[in-house]
Amino acid sequence: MRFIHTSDLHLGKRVNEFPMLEDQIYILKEILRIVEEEKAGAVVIAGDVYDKPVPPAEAVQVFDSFLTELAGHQIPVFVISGNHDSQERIAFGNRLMRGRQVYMAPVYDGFVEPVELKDEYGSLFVYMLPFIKPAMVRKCWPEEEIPDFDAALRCAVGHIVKGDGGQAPLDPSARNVIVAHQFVAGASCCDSEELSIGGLDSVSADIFREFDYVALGHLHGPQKIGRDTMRYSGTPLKYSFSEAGHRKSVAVVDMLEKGKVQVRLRELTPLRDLREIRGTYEELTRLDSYRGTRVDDYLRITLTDEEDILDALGKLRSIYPNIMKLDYDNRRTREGGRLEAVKEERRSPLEMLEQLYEMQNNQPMSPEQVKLAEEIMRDIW
Ligand SMILES: [Mn+2]
Repeated sequence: MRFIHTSDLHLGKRVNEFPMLEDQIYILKEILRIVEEEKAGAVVIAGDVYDKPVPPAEAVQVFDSFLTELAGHQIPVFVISGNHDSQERIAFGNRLMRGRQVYMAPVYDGFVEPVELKDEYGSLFVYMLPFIKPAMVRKCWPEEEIPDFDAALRCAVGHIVKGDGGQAPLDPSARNVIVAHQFVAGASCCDSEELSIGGLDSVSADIFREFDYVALGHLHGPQKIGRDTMRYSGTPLKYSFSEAGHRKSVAVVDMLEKGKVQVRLRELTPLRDLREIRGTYEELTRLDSYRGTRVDDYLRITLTDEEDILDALGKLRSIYPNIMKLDYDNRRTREGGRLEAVKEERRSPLEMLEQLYEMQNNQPMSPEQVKLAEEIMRDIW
């Protein structure tokens, strides 16, 4: 059984106020192309389908089309809810859709019934555990001590492994896959995730040791945790500048006989990349510096000019239409313009302006600037 593991689609997300839907539609097509090329037997989406618990209507339409396309290939699709999703909304219609092999994780009720798939090596059990918090697990297992996320996961996964309340125990001789959306300790993070400060929400990797493959979502950088078969697929798109250096991908997982799992990554090429460039205004606007480059990528531009450029954003956008962020790296920004409370003194408005300017820019006003300021003040008076 070969399946494609992805997660954190965050459909409907806006990045620095730019809607990403067009890019998301494009990347879902790319994923579909990979599913076809790899002749995948299943697709796993490990949470954060949407960016918001109540997603925009267009985002729902995009996901509806994606699911319909996948179902059209007659392959099972496994979807769990992440911390950005509403469990209930993701679970909507799950019992109806099972008939078409679209498995949307039901709301967590203490049990996780596996879906059994069959291939030439026998049975493969897929357990779908939606994103859970300690309070949700406490409600289902009130007699257990659950102080934190680690205990909550231990409890939830423990009940899967042992089997409880009519649920069959996990068969350690069978092949078992779990899909989950949690922060496993030891993983590395980036800016577009929403994690608790200090790692309060982290859980230890050993909780998942009984599973042959652990398909994780939540962290946006593709990475394995300890073993090759416990991994975050990462987002299909870069959702923050801290991810500018990521290479986004989906995992292609081959479940062979028990104990034998092979994992490969297929890189994803976006419609528009998200990257950072820096230089002086003059350098960045010189034709030969941008000719032949992807000027419509989402950019963070850092200008290194000492003097602020008037309407730099407007002017640069005529070359680079999708600038998301513009900042300066110069003496002023580096030294952080220390502003100190100044004792009340008798000073002229011009002197005060000169002092303010110097504090903000770490350099005195030029004679021309002083002259200009004088003229403006005279006009105002
Ligand atoms: Mn996420």
